[in-house]
Amino acid sequence: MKKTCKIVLSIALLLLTSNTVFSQKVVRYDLYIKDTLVNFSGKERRAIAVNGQIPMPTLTFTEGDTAEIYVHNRLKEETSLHWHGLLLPNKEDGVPNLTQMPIKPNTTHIYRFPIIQNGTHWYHSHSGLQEQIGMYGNFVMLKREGDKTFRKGIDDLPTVPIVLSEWTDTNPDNVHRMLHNATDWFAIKKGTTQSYAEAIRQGYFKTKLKNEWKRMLAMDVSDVYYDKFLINGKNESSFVPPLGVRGLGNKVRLRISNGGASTYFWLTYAGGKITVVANDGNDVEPVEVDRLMIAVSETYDVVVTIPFENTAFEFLATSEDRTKSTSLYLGSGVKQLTSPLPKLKYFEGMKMMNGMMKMNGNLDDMGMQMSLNQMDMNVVMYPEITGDAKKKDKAMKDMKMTGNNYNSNKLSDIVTLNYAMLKSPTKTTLPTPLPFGKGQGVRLLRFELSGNMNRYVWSLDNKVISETDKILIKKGENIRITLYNGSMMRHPMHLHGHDFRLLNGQGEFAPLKNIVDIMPMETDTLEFNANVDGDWFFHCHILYHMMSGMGRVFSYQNQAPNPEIPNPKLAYRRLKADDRKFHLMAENDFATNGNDGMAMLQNTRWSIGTEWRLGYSNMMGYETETHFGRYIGKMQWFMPFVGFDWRYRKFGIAEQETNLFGQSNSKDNRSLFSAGFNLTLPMLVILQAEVFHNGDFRLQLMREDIPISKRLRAGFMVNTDKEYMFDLRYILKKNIAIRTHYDSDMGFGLGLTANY
Ligand SMILES: [Cu+2]
Repeated sequence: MKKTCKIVLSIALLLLTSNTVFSQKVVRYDLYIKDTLVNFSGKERRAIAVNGQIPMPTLTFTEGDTAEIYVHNRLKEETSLHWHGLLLPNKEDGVPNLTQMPIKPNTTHIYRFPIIQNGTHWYHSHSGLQEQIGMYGNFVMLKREGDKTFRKGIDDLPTVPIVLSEWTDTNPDNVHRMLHNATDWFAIKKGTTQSYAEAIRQGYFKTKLKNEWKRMLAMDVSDVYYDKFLINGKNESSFVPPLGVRGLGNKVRLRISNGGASTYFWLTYAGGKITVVANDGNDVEPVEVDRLMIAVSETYDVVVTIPFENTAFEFLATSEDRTKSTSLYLGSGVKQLTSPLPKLKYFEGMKMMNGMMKMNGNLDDMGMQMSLNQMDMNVVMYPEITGDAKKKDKAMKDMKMTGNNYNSNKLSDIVTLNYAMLKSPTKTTLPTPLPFGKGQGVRLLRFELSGNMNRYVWSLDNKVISETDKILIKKGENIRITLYNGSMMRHPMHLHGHDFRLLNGQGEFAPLKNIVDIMPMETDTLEFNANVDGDWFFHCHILYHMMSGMGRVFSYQNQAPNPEIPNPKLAYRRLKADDRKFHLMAENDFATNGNDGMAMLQNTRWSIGTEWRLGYSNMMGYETETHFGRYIGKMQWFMPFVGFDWRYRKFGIAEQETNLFGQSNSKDNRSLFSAGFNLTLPMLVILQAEVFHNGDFRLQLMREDIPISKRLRAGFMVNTDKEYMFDLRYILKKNIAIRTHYDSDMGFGLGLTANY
């Protein structure tokens, strides 16, 4: 895959079929999916290549063709391919355990469907986390000759297919596990820890306090640290336009897909304005902007001007968190760069989040009706727009005062694309619902995008896929969906098999899309005509959110059985298994005074965990506490549990102390069942209340991971058995820390902590 970016692998077969009067072109591709080793950042890692390359080859068709795609699975695991944004029969949609069974190792699966649309789309694996390690590619469908919608000066330009993506040296299963364990390792790598020391240095101590008072962790615009960002599989690449079109004033069309698993990209260009001509594969009226954000899994077609001979303009894609970027140079010769985006002002973002977050964990929109990315709340973090503090305060005040229809573009001269600016060149109104009368057959649905960062739970209406049934819809009816984002992160919501109209104020010319990115507190409405039978996935396209269960399935009533799913019940059970997975977390401190650790298995709601302490020498003894509980509520601040305590300490027994309630204190010799709860209090302090089966009570307060500085964490514990502990931990590496602590029973200790 090293230098084979432009391999063309199409084997096109022209067939005359006997049962139609028209000649029908069948375009066949053979895709060989294999394990490979890559080295994007100095470390050799496993990836998946298709036909030897990453990204997967660009597949090109013309509207009217029939696609025949042979997928040869040469992996040791199951796979699938989903044709993103395509209108096709349900059984060809490529969602394992929903529209087909997974493609088994060493088998070939054939996807065959008519191409009934045109535009820039893409395709990717829908199995596990394979998309993160190479399984994404462009899927381009050209307009047929004589198409009435053909646009001179746009559709006849030379085009450059572009797939954006990201690379992490961490195995994606481990990334997913670490996200569920609320790791701050990614923040350390990104330089976005927002510790107390950093807060004090930058004058935001009160902001940090208030943030923790409201039970929030450090804020960020993205979850995962990536080692590299890629355009067409490279961090830097170039495109030299064909001879005839070189020279300033000529234009090229970039067909851009965001194949990143979880990264939004800012797109900027050194050669002037960017003209947006299509979005999610559908034409829009050309609109000139200085920059745009492409959400995860969106596609944009843009037209840009190419440079003089001997010059190359930089097309820059910067991750939303602005940690890194990737460039494509258009032209050859002296590189003309575009200015890099300045670092985000994270504490300003934290301050904004503080303002939005109510004590109960719900967001407070302060009466603003936000939608369509028009008012980007993150603008307070953009130095290029809200520069100095004064201007930023004015911007915030303006936002609050004008409320409705506020537009971030009014804050500066920089024009940023938002959804309200997208207009279809043709009417997109839905047909009158078929089996119904006028004004009937419109189905209204509403979902709140929900979730919480601390436990990395992402859901709709606080329910994950496995906790819900398929949503039945009727063929012929129009479905109108209102989405409100009540979570603290943005989500690109994707509908399979249909284009929807995004109601954006353009009336009959509302743009057709299959992804809508919704920022926190925004409300958006979309609608589509239910016109193709099947079970269609509707989900957040951030890979780790989807795998956590953020989605639903729309299922057409009375549809014929899907021949690809021989056992629907089994398939559905497997589909649900994805978000039910348990994630392991473990830690052990090898210290001078003993051994101190814990192991925990957790999923969306359930938690089973054990803590242990083994004392050495004169503190000889052991204790273990095991709790099995269930997290309750959207914010999951409350966890009732049952448990078992088992401890023995030789030297303590004689003392016969009492606890703070005057009851017998069995802290040195106990073998008891218990019931109780954990409650997360302001400042992220956990109150644990427990009653043992002999009637003794115990209350305990604890806090872990107080971010003192970038790598220094503090913690404490104190309880009514008159036990206490405090510790300091310096994080050396992803899995290693130096720790010092003082424990009322075990004394002072210094050690190395290993965590998984
Ligand atoms: Cu999401």
